Amino acid sequence: MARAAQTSRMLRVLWLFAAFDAVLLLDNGMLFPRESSSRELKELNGLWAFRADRSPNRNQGFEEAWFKRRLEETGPVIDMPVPASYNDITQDSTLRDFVGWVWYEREVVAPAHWITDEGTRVVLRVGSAHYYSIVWVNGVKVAEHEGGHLPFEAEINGVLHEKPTTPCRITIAVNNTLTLNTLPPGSIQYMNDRTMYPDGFFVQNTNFDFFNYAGIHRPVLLYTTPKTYVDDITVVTDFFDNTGFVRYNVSVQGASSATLKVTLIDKKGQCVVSSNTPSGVLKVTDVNLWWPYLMHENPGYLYSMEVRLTAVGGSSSEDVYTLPVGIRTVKVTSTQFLINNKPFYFHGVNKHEDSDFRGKGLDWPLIVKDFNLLKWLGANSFRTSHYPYAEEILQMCDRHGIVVIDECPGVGIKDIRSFGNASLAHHLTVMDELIRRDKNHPSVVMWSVANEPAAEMPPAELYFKTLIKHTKSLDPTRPVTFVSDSNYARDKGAPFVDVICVNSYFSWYHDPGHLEVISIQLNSQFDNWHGKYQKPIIQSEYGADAVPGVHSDPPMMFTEEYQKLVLQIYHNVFDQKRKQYVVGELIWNFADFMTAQGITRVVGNKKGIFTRQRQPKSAAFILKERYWRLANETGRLPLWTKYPCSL
Ligand code: BDP
Repeated sequence: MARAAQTSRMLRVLWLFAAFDAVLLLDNGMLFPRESSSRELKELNGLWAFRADRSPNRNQGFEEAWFKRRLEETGPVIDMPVPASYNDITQDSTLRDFVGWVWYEREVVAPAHWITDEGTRVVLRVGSAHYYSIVWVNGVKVAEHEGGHLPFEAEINGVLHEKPTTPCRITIAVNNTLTLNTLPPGSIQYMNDRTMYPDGFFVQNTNFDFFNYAGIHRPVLLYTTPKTYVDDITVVTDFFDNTGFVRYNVSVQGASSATLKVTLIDKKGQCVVSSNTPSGVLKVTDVNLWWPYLMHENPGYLYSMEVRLTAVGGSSSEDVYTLPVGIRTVKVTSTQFLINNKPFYFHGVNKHEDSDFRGKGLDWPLIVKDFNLLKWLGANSFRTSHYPYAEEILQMCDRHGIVVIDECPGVGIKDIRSFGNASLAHHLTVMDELIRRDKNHPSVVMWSVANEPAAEMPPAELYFKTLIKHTKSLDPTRPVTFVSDSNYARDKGAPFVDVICVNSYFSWYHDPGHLEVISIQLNSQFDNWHGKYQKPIIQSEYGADAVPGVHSDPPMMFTEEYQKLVLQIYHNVFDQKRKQYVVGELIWNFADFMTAQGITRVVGNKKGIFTRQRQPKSAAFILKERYWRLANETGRLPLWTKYPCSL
């Protein structure tokens, strides 16, 4: 018996080592900027000068090199808050619907010692800007980045003014144009019939159902590190009985040799275990595992992994970086999703980064409100539909035990030309960047590579096979999915995923108004998918629009009663199938959200169970009751949350 246990423990450690052979293909790390005894941080949030390039070819800014002088010297500028989408800030509909380059600028005075101290590295970091960005500091280009939802940064020591009192001018040009090879894809269509459209008229077409908000969406900041610094950390965790294992790897830049001390500290501030090698396995006795919300009395337990690096040689500089670490495992069988070897049932939501005025801009009051609503609802999980969310949101998930399906921006891939080599190459890069950023979050339990692509098209099979294989090679420790619509027969990607995620809108987009078809169609959906693939299934979207305050009995589409009934009928089927292989249900959507204008949308998508202002519709109470009941059945409620907080 003892020997068996020992062998099993050794196998686990070996597995942890094997998992680490996967190497990210990007050159450098993208650790979240944190202050420490060796690192300073200066946020550049607030008001920036802003100018949209309204020239017919949107190229005036480059032709006149607007980055070379103050933006206000190039023409009229307006105040623009950062972070925020620019679309809903003014009363100008042409700015709301603008397509092309917009220019942001602000000046900053860096602390003198950042410039005079030879040993300090100064980095400019943009949390995200949608979609394509070019960054200049004092007129010199320092960064260029494609992709609207992931961070990028540049070391800027070389372009800072030597005189510390001279402000440093940061110019960021951002373009929201989507093409067949961007993620998400889109296309520009010129309307050349002058009897119908004015000169130069064009539209941006997309195949996704949310407003293409643009601008600088997440914090911009300057931070420092010593010249020899911790560039990246990767952790993979496991446990056996009461012992946790944290396999870590620290990569260092700026010196060929350095000494390192890695210390794992518990919540009480006690050192649990330490090591002085750049990679290894830390053994944690009497481990506190990371558990999801409502599955344990102490969810979201995080250790702190302090990495202390000292450059060897002349300089005595030290770099300190502290990473939160949650110890947990994720596994999938043909019928179950296991967290820490216990069956986990996703009772959660799909979200959007979306709110009044800010669009997709990061907003702390909104984030905290949303987490309070998730907890009120008894939700234990969400999917980052349909793009990576801010790191600040994932950190909240880590701390509160909210489980995340982390989705890349592969949404609306419907045109066959978006399955070509250029699109695939970019999609692979986005997965590299996403996993580099999010690999250490215990809350992230699965990667989603796409939402409802045209998976029936001939090139889809090879495209998704390559994409999913690549994702698994980057991170062998987490399952991978892509989200399908309900038509299993035409799906070419499902054979490669670990968990089937299915969206369906019975009695809405099909058989509108016929609630009586839901049960039979949903049962068939589950039987078909599981029969064909023998994999666990998550109902990754279902729902109905409800315009708040609109009522009817008998229920009719778009009323609160209809939305409630759709949910209840789906729930009856889930209750049958969750005894077999259905491992989760995620409502579409947490809150109403903005979309492009169109005849099926009434100032946005109204499938939220909360309004866009985060007030509950009737359906929210149905879901709340259900989720707390599910939590009582499937989890272990924390003592302090035995009862829904509204009681
Ligand atoms: C699903 C899409 C989602 C839409 C939803 C809807 O995945 O992005 O918003 O339909 O139409 O198919 O409400």
